[in-house]
Amino acid sequence: MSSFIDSPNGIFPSVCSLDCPDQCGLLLHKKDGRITKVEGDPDHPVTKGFICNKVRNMTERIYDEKRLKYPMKRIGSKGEGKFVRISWEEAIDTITTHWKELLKSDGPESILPYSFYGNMGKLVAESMDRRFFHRLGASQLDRSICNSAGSEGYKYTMGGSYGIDPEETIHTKLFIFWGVNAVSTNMHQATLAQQARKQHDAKIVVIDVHKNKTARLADWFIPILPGTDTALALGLMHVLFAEGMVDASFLEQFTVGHEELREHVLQYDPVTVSNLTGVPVEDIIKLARMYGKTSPAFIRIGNGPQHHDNGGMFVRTVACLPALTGQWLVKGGGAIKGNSAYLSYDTNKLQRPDLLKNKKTRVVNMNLLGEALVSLDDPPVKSLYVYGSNPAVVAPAANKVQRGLERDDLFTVVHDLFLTETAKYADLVLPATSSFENTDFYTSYWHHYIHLQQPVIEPFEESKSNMEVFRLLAKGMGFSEEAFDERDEELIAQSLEKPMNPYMKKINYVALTKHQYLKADVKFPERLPTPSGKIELYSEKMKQDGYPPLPTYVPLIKDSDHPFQFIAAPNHNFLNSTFANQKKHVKLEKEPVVVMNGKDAEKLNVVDGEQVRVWNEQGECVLKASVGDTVLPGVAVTQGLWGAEDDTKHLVNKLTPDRISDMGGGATFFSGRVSIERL
Ligand SMILES: Nc1nc2c(c(=O)[nH]1)N[C@H]1C(S)=C(S)[C@@H](COP(=O)(O)OP(=O)(O)OC[C@H]3O[C@@H](n4cnc5c(=O)[nH]c(N)nc54)[C@H](O)[C@@H]3O)O[C@H]1N2
Ligand SMILES: Nc1nc2c(c(=O)[nH]1)N[C@H]1C(S)=C(S)[C@@H](COP(=O)(O)OP(=O)(O)OC[C@H]3O[C@@H](n4cnc5c(=O)[nH]c(N)nc54)[C@H](O)[C@@H]3O)O[C@H]1N2
Ligand code: SF4
Ligand SMILES: [Mo]
Repeated sequence: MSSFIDSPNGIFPSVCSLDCPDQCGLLLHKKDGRITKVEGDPDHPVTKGFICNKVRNMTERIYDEKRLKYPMKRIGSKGEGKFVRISWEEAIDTITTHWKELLKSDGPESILPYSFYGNMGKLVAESMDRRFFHRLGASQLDRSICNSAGSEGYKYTMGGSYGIDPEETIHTKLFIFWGVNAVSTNMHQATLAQQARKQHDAKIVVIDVHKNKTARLADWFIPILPGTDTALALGLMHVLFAEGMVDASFLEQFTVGHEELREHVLQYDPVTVSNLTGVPVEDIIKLARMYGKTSPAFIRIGNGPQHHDNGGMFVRTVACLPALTGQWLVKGGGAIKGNSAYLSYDTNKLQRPDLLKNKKTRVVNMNLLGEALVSLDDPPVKSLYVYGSNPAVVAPAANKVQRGLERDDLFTVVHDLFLTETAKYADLVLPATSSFENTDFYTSYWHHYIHLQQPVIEPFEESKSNMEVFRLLAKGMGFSEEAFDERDEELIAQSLEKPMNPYMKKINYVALTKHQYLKADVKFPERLPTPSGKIELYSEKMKQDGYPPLPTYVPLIKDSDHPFQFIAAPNHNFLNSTFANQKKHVKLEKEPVVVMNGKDAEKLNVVDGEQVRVWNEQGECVLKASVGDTVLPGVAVTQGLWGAEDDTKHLVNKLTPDRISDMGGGATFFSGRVSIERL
């Protein structure tokens, strides 16, 4: 079989590698060995040829002049961004020599890997790297920055990441987008909702703290005060029980604890809930009736409300709603928080935890990177190896992270496609290939397809994939295990070989080379992996783990008297900090704003369009005020993880707390408070 790389011209199948639920099928147009156009694959059953603007402009990024071409070492001070070219031999030798010394002086746990899903490929993101750091005995990283609070909450109710097939939502009659800006962050779910609206008058409801792009296309936008969604969900339950809109036979057959829940939600009457949430009493009742009487009704559970102190409990709670009305049995009814359980594969084959040899190495929560770097725990982190992530911009408490990265005794290596804000603090930077240059496989956390990526273009200049770099590092460290010689294709084959997952029985590497993408044979599980096998409205496990066993509203931690709850969410044209360094994407996004209510602006004498100082004890940002009625009073929303190429005035994470959420070690990006004043 000739590889795609060998053909200089043609159109080749691919998949979007970004951390986005849609995981679009792509077609790469290639001319004279270069990709000239990235478009959606019209044959892809879910994404159907439509892709976002970000990735339609991907060639800008792949062939950007600023892309890293070769390894470099730092010659200026940390953060200054002055580097000179070195060879790969020198780079690998410098790193491994340094690490061998650290193994002797401070032990392997003084080395900390830091990575996330800048590329969702299962190989580049979580295989050879894990093998390497397991063998090294390095500190482990708890990768909890994204959805871990919500995933844990969902698991208490549902046992795992089981939702419905999004393709079935074409039948849905009521869509509730709850804290998800789907138009920007899950565009094909928004498209499906609009199609259902066109075909059978489906209604779209958005519950959010901000009238975002998704709220603008909704039939009904319900603004809510940040961090109070659990109370709203409990209020809906109150009305559903009180007005007899629950499905008694479903509750009896498939849930535990519905009698306890019925009693428990008596306290969450509409008046009480309205006072907590800012949602009018009549709207609470109207929404409950709409939800109780429309079938199929579908809830898309977003990431927004789970980036709060009480985020795990919110997801645990909202996940109970479809059970109350029996919607899980209706085609197009139910919910999606995530769907990764259907596409699970043998991660041990990829990651080889056996190489740890049962050592219990320290685990560092990635949300506490700043703390880990400045606190000098025992043993202190003496070396940081960053790949597939840009913590100087994306991690909370950015000023603390920066202080850590500035430490002269910290040996930092960054492997990326660009000289990111984080890379500027590195001692060594290494150039990474893009996903179009790699072999890999991808599983969506929303739809039910698994994709193969075969390399379409040669590696850019001297760049190497994460896989290759960890193989070189293993060699440099003198690790002789076969695990470090295995080829990419072998790893894919191994991880799909003997699926414990019943939905993936027909999917293996060979099948993928023939079809590029395949759908798992999914059926909503009859017995859920909760302790009872049923949907747990009451959870004994939660009680054992120190949580209330029934869904319970716990207010946000009020960490200061600053008047605004500060919500620093993602934007439309970037993907986290990716694309924030691309001219085209920045131009589309214009400039970062902070959205505030007219009443607040009036009190502060702030007029629409002027620059304001947004600050708290941690630091300050300068943003353009956008004044109106798209947020409730007391709420300030900004969108986009703007980079800090020239200046850090837009770096919103300087203001976000590094408290840990109620579950899963999750981040609390949206639970911080700020003051705003005229500049
Ligand atoms: N264009 C684009 N797409 C992306 C990303 C991106 O950066 N840009 N990032 C990707 C990643 S990694 C992820 S995790 C997903 C995230 O995508 P989503 O699941 O959409 O999550 P967020 O965008 O973080 O937040 C969603 C909404 O929650 C709202 N929100 C904040 N606090 C609350 C609250 O207390 N209650 C309610 N009801 N709403 C609240 C915010 O205003 C926001 O509109 O998107 C992925 N897709
Ligand atoms: N204030 C605030 N902060 C947030 C969020 C928020 O909503 N608000 N969202 C949070 C969430 S949900 C997430 S998921 C995180 C995401 O945070 P990150 O995972 O750090 O995401 P990106 O900023 O996209 O950075 C990914 C980096 O990986 C690089 N990269 C891409 N492919 C490869 C590869 O194959 N190899 C290597 N070595 N590098 C590669 C890219 O060039 C880019 O620099 O941000 C979190 N931070
Ligand atoms: S970022 Fe999301 S919507 Fe855009 S191409 Fe990738 S998977 Fe599709
Ligand atoms: Mo995320």
